[in-house]
Order: sequence, then C-alpha cells, then structure tokens
Amino acid sequence: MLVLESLGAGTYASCVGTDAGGGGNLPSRVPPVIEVDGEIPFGILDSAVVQSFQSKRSMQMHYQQYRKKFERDGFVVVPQFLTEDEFAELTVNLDRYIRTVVPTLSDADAFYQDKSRPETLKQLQRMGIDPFFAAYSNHPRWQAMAEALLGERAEGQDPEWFNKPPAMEHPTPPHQDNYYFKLNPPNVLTAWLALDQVDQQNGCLRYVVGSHKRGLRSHDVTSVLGFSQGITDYGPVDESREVVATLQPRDLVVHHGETIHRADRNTSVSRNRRAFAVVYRGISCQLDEEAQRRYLERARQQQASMELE
Ligand SMILES: O=C(O)CCC(=O)C(=O)O
Repeated sequence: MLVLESLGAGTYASCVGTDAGGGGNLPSRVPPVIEVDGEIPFGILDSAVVQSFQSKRSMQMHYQQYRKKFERDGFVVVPQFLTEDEFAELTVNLDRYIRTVVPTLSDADAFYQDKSRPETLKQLQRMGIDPFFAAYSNHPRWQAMAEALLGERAEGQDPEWFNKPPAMEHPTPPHQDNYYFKLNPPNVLTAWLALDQVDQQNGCLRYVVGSHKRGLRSHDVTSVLGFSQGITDYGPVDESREVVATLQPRDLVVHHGETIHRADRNTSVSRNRRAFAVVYRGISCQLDEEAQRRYLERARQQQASMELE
C-alpha cells in the first residue's frame, strides 16, 4: 500500500533467505538466490519477459478473466502470476537491494521491528531509488494485469516490500488503502505478490468481501509503523465477512483501493512472510491534495510520537 509511511533503517544482511530463502522449507519451485554482487541484472523490459505472450494487448485479454471477480469481491487471486524466470529475476534483485542498498538507506525508507536485529526487517518503501525497481512498474505483465482490472490506462508507483518476521508482534491493522492515497475516483489497486508460502499461520491477508462498494470507513492513528491509520470500528460483522488469501510463492492477490483488509501477526517460529507489492492508479484518478496533506501530517505525528524522526 501506501505513501510515505516509513522509518527505521540500518544494516541488513540476509533476513531474506534465512527461512523462506534458505531454510529448507521453501517449495522446490522457488529458485535459488543468485549472487550478482552489486551488478543490476536488468532485462526486465526486454523481450524475454513477454515470451509466453505475443503482446501487451494479448496479456490484457488474458487478465480480463479476473475482472468480474475483482469488481464483485474487491480482490482476486491470480495464481502463479509470474513465470519462474520472472520470479527469479525479481528475487535476485530483491536480494541485491536488501544486501547492497538497504544498508545505505535513511530511517525513512526501511523499517525494522528491532533495528539492532537485521533479520527483523519488515518494510521497504520508495524502492524507486534503485533503477531496477524504478522501472519495475512498467513491466508488461504487471501493467497489463492492472489495466485489465482497472479498465483504463494505469500508472504504477514505486514498489514496496513487506515482511512479517517469524514470531513477532506485527499485525496489519484493518484499513483501506485509499484512506492513505486520497484518490477520486478510487480506481486504484494494490497488486501483492507472495514471495513465500503465505497462510494463516504466518499472517496472510484477510479481506472483507465486497467492502470496496461501501465507501471509506473512519480511520485513526495506530501504533503500527508503516500503517499509521486503521479502521476505528472494525467489528464482528466485518470479521464474519473476512476471506483469507492463502498463497504460494509467485501467486498474486490484487485488491481494490477501498477494500478493507488486515493481517494477523506471524505466529510461526521460523517462516518469514514476505511480499512484493505495486500500486497502480487509473489515469482517471485525481489526488485530493488537501486531504493527503492532512493524512501525511498525522503519519508524521505518529512517527514523531514513536521517536522515529
Ligand atoms: O503486507 C501486509 O501485511 C499489508 C499490505 C497492505 O496492506 C497493502 O499492500 O495494501
């Protein structure tokens, strides 16, 4: 999700890969991490990416099949969204970014649960400072999927990375992304790609079915870094409508900007719950600058109160 919710940085060695990456419990189809030592393995925009499709147009037609469910429920799962090669390219670059770029970042761009423990890295924002990730949202497959679901041309934002490190108190509060984005009309989606197996034990996303059709709910400040605003009156009726999104690595779940979602903490003892996400907004969306200014001020106050500025 979201805009400018960050803080926390420091060094990072390889929390990625400790469990899902190197712990032996990774599904076998997840490719091994390839060492590239600072070199950016580009190629994301070259023809290899589109081998299985003839053109962006045919990809759009392919992803049209998910639109009806997306519009009805406010979210949809696209199984095995990336090819194995595309997934390998992404994970290689994530590993490179975490190993070589994260240690150079300010506290505003990488969040830790406990900054003295690199393995507790839990969120990365503004990844567009890196050329690979600056270009990533133009990836033809992602772009085609977003435009097929939004029904208009769409613009991708800088990618984000989310983790729930094992056995840590890091739930995602119930929220609607457009409470942060402030877009009107809210023709915006978040595409969230599972990097690990994601299930109820390690904190999968939970969606309130159809909630994107009922407008924005009231939100207030939370104590969760990275998710400064949460729904204030989330209750049993919402919970009774929750659907869990359990995913395999390479599966994508896409949610509408006004779909209520949340996630529990990761209760597993050894498994990370990592995901890579890109927000796409339709070109019809207009930013409410005044509302966004108010929200950013509240997010800043939260960070100040957590002594993270
Ligand atoms: O990864 C998470 O737990 C939350 C992600 C989220 O809320 C989003 O991408 O909109």
